[in-house]
Formats: sequence, structure tokens, C-alpha cells
Amino acid sequence: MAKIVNSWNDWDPLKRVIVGRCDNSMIPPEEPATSEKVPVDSEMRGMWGLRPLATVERGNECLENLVKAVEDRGVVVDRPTPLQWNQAIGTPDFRNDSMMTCMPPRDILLTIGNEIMASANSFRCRYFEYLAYWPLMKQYFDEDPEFKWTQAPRPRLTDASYKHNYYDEKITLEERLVRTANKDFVTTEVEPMWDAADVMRMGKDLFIQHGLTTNRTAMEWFQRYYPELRVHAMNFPGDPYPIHIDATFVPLRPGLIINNPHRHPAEGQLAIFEANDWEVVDAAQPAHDEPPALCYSSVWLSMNCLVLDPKTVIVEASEVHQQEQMDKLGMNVVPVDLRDAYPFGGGLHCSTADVYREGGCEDYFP
Ligand code: ABU
Repeated sequence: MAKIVNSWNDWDPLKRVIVGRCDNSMIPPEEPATSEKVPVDSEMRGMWGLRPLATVERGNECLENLVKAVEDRGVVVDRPTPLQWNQAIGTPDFRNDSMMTCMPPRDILLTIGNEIMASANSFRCRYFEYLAYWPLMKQYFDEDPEFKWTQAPRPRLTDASYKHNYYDEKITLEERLVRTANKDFVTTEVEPMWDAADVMRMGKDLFIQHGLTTNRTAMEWFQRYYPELRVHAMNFPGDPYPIHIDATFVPLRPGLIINNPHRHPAEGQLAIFEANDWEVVDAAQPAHDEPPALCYSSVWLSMNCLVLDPKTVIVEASEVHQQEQMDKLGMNVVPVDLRDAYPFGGGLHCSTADVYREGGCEDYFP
């Protein structure tokens, strides 16, 4: 029986990966957690329903571009099994009029060593998204005797999980920034809630963004669940919509991180990197002024890259400035046309989840 699951960071040589699918994707109805996330001026405010079929087909075409690029480099690709995401869902604690999608996998699955854990998302519409990955988890379970198939404690997502009336559509950008600086987010601390894309894995250290999708109780939960690892909370006061660390603080190889120039870490949080001689450089400007239509994410998906090994990185094909910077930083750049998949939840890193990278649990911050 083979070892199928192993990954401790985002840069060791990638051998097996999950790539999402756009099929049946929905724009979900507003709910406490999503209202806060959608930018005030977004054309998506107040709309919900099935995403237009042509955009789904085009998004899937882009994901096929990514599949081909990684398969050409010898990486095994696995795909989820989409559900009919337009179904209404309910638990004893809440009802929601639809689910969302199985994009992007990076939000749902967290791989640490030989364990893949389904996350504890704060969006009600994402409560059952893990089911799309369960056939793969069963396959890994059957084929890899060391694989740990795990589900984080399921949040109840009652109204107590959110600050009542937290979101007000008249809120200005400045007011949002004050909230970020004050670490005042829409979720409460009644239970751990987290998106896997808020967790940056660096061997013995987990750097976890505290923001709209991950709360402080989650950090405490992580530290108790992984007593052998060190958990560090990170805050990025320049981000009015802080979700997911992978368009903000992105390692390329041991000792090198690109950092969103508008989202520097809060005071004191760079110290551990500086003390260990890591270079943290501002990422290049995005090539676009606006995200594509019907997209929740910012233009900074430009830096949401997929590192194949410490010398090779996939960057979105239209992101010429980011490609040029990667080249100057000594990386071989593989451009992949993926921009029309952005509306389904993110860029190259978001669209994937690690299954196997070479290497073990190193201490990069001794
Ligand atoms: N899922 C990453 C989104 C981050 C951003 O919108 O900048």
C-alpha cells in the first residue's frame, strides 16, 4: 500500500493535488457571514441563484488548463464530486436556501502531514461542501494505511456565532479598516470557526490569519489539537475584507515570502521572520484594476500562486508584473490562464488542495 497523503508546507515538490470544479455553482443568498464579506459596491449584492452556465463552462475550462499544466509536470490530479448546490439545507440550528460550490478546495481541506482535515467554515452555505471531497477521502483512506481522515468540530452556526447587526451597508472603507485594526470581526467566539485558506503551513509552525473567516477560538483549538506545532495568529490591518492568507502573505520557498503591499502584518508579527533571516518582499502590482465580473475576491489574486517546488511557480497568465517579479526572485514561472475561474472563489492556490508534497516537518524558525 502506498503513501498518498503528506504535505507540511506550500513549497516542497508537489506530487499530488486536488483541483476544484465549478459545476452547479451558486451565488449563495446573503447570510450573516457572507454579508460582511461582499464589498459594498459589488454587483453581487442582493443577487443569488445559479451562476450563468457559460461562466461555469469557462471556469471549468480554466481549471482544465491548470490540470494540464500540473499533469505535464508529473503531478497526479484528483477532482471532487460536485453536488447539486442549489438545494436548500438545514440542521437543527439553521436553514439556508442554498449551498455554494466545490470551489475552492483550499478553503475546505487542510493537509498537515498525513492528515487531511475538513474545516469549520463560518458560512452556512458552505456547511456541506466537504461532501464533494468525501469520495476522495475514502479512496485515500483505502489506499494509504497512514492517512488520517479528519473533520474539525462542526460549528453550530446559530445566530450566536455572529455579531448581531454587525454589517451595515452604509459602512465606509475607513470604518472597515478601523474594525480590522481593532480585530473586530463578524464572528463571535462561541465556537471555533475557520477556513483552511487562513492557515499558512510552514513545517512546525502554523501562521493563521485572524479575520472575517477565522476566529481566535480556532487558534486556541489548533494549538490544543497540534501540541507539537506552534500556532501564530496573524493580522493584516490594511485589509478591509480580511479573509484567507493566500493573497496576502505567500511563501515561495524557505526564507522568502511575498507580502501584499497594502496588507503588512500587525506590529510585532514580522519579528519571528526577521529573527530567522527570512526575506519578506512586497508583491508586484496586479495587472488588473478590477476583479472579473461576479467575483468576491480582490485583484490581489495576482499573488495567489501555486508553488510546484522551491524553484518553480505557476502564476496566472495575465499577471505579467507578478510573473516578472517571480522571475527576478529566481523562480521559473509557468503561466496558466485561470482568470475566469476567479469568480468561483479564487486563484491558483485557492483552486487546489495539497495531497502530497515531498519532505517532512522541518523547523524553519528554531
Ligand atoms: N481567497 C483569497 C481572497 C483574498 C482576496 O480577496 O484578496
